[in-house]
Amino acid sequence: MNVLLILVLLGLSRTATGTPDTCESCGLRPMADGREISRVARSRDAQPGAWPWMVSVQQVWSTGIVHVCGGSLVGPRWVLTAAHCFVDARNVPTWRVLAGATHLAHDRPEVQVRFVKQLVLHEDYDNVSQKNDVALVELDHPVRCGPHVQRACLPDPSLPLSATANCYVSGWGTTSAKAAASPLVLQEFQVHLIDSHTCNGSGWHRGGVHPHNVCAGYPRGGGGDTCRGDSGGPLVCQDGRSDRFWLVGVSSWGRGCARAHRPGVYTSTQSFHHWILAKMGLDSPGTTTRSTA
Ligand code: 4AZ
Repeated sequence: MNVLLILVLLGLSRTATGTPDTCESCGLRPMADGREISRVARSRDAQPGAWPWMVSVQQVWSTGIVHVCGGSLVGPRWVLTAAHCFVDARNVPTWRVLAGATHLAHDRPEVQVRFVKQLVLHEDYDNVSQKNDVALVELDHPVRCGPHVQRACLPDPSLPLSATANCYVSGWGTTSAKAAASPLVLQEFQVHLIDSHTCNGSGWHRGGVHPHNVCAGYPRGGGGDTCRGDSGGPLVCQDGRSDRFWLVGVSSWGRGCARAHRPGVYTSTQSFHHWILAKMGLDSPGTTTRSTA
């Protein structure tokens, strides 16, 4: 193939997924197009680029770098995560974000490291009840979107969750409550949305679930669930009519991991849609991420 033809083909593939550098499109998985996603409940290693909005939120110490929480790219310079990730440590220069990674210890060309310009914790975050467990991290420089790095789509409150299909969670958290170490390879698993009334009932989370939470997992336990280190990471659901993924939840809390009647509890991104856009400076009238998705 001659060089000109390659350049033309590259140009065409760029327009198909939007302009990569500006992160125009959202919720797409260019590396996974046409590939079956795991339907199994148990977690498994994700393929490179499988969840391109997934980031590792890390802290840099003199003794090394530690993965603290997951997060999701919602714009070229914004990561959505959980407020409780920063409760004991708001020292901004110690934090960094890894985008485009699958294996945390592999230094690959698609991996982009950014430092933190600003941490924006929800003003009404309550560290006892875990109400309003949401935070935005502003990066020092925007990420470059491409096959391994994409932003997730933020649904506005009008998206009916019943119109979404398969939901997935990804993260570098431990694969069980007893596991001593976290996996280095990103894990993925499918979950089911669980009605809040059921999730909050006696024998379940007994009133601990707030109106701004979403529950997801397996009622009988045993299936995929978030665990230590998954906090802040994405719960995404596929649009029933397109291949796009909506960022429906931010991993917040649970009781143990994968226990019966104790599904993972997530902060609903729909409930905080306005807060998120306002903090990113995108709250001008008519700007909804859903309509521009
Ligand atoms: C955590 O520590 C964590 N299964 C998140 C969610 C759950 C447990 C632990 C719920 O990041």
